[in-house]
Amino acid sequence: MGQTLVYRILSGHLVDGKLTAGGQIGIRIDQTLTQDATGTTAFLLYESMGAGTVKTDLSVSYIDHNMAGFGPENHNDHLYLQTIAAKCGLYHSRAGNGICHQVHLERFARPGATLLGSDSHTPTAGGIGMLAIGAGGLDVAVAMAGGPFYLRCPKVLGVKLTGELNQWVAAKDVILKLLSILTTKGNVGWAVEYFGEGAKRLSVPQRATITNMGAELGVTTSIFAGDEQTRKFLAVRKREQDHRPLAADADAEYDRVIEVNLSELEPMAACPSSPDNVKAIREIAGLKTGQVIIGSCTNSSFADLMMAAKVLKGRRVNNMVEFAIAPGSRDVLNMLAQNGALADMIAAGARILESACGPCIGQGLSPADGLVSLRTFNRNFSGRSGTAGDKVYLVSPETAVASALTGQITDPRDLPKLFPLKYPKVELPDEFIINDNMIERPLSEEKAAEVEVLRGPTIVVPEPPPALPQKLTGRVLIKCGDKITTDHIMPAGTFLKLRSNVPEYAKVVFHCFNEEDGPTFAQRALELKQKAIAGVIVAGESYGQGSSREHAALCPMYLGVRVVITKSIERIHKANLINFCIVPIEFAQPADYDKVECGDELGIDNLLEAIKGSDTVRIVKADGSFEFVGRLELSDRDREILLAAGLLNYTRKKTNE
Ligand code: MIC
Ligand code: SF4
Repeated sequence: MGQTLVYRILSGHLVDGKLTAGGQIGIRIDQTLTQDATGTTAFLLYESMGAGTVKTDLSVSYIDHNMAGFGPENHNDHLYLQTIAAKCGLYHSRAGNGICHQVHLERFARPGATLLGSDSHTPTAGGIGMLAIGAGGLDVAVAMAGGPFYLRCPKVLGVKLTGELNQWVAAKDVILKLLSILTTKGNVGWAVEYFGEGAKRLSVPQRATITNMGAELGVTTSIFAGDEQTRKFLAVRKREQDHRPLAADADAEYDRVIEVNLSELEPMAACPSSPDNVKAIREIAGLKTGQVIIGSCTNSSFADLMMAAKVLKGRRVNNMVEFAIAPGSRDVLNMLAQNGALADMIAAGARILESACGPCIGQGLSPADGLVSLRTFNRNFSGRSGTAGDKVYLVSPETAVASALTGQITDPRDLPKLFPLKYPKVELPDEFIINDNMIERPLSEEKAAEVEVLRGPTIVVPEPPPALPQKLTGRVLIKCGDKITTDHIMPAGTFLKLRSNVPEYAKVVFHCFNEEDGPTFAQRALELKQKAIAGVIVAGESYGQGSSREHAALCPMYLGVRVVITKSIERIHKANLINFCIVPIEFAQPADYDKVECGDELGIDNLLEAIKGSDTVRIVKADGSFEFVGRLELSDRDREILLAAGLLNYTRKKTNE
């Protein structure tokens, strides 16, 4: 039986375990990326490991999320990240240079290598044939220190793409189609591999849009082959030497195969407020929109913005639409500036945002109350835009630009009927403007030794977790439903600047569920912590979707949460909980979820014993009225980490041994 591409790369990097789906494996990591919103904690934890110079082939620290600079926090973080990168032998991509995933794809990603990033959209680099995985910052810190990355060996879903995209139908519509089939739940433990004649026709930026939003499916990673498209993409960026042809064996056997005929796809949108609430544009066409934004790591490539510029040239966006663009990298922005496309967009009324995450992570451009906002982004979780009750639709750049012109959701295929224009074919230039002067290169050891690491006063070293007790007495602090995202647990937006200060940031845990006149989640949790009662979180299916932010574990841990009981839990968040010594438990009988209420006192008599050697744990209501069984789906290493009071302690222990 032939090998899939995922398994080919895994086997070349395997350092622990066997390549059997479901089993735990450890793999060598060639490259890492961190960004500023997850990076400060990652580096603070890295420093406390005392690891020194990074041991990977290449590690890059990016500044792209926390850029608004209201107050000193963001700039303090940037200076810390710049100086710690210089100290520890990393590349550092400065503020303004672009969104980590876009820049990484353009400048560093290479087929066949492994990449671990402290951002859930790290699989963007799968568009170039890289095995790229998102993780919590602490896992990335361990990888930078030369440790393997541990994961469940995935099952592989083959997506056979046939046919060819029609005019005005985009890569975004391919992944929205998949989200409509697979949804955002239930895909934990899978990797997606794209192949077929249709896949061959997609350019690397198109592929990257698709692998980027694999994060919304909740899969471990998504990947395309390394082929002629990859070679072309790299050659244009003067990196042809990084190319390596790479594909699955012709007789590779997949655990499941889905076929998607690109010729049959049509423009689609993810409607409020989940990336899998997908409808065809024709079903929602005519709905008035007041804001359109093209940008984010999903859809801000040169081709995306050139297409938009060509449609906008000589026209003006609808006078009731706020239209903005955020090119994915400074190189893309530079290209647009030099070939005149930027001027065309400015003339058409575009607001030009810097090359950064910006509105995608709630940093500005929150839509007006009740307004329909169309964005080419990858997430539309309720409130993520910064407006409570927002109505964000995720669409392709084609649908975005069509709707910006008309002021209503418009099928881009109708554009030639509405305006005298043809489908703008965008050819990739033979050469890309490359300006790396905002990327600082690793220093020599001598020079690195002289660097003074700057730690502003808003940067606070996180407290390590305490050890777990054998007999746990806890109280349910919150009971939430299905598909709770890490944005619900730890809001970004105006709170994003608190990422380097856990005691401050922890005050807004579950902010969106706090009642105006009652005590906050944080206040209730701290009150219990003082009484030595453990906080318990209860949730439904697919808990911890979305962002990789480990603060969704770190901050609850700081507040005294020790146990999370759910119907099911997403991969990255589960790993983060374990890393910060919160026990992830799943209801053995999902119906038991209905019997547990907020405020219930729960007890576990033999927690440590259960973690040591059992797949289940018995949980008892303190009044004796009810008991139920929780599943402990943990690898041996997970158990050791929990017993060692978290990954940092565990790593120290292992290093000493
Ligand atoms: C996101 O898209 O939610 C983020 C912001 O990029 C996160 C990382 C973070 O919360 O810092 C992600 O996707 O992992
Ligand atoms: Fe940035 Fe948005 Fe991409 Fe996250 S999804 S990395 S916030 S652009």
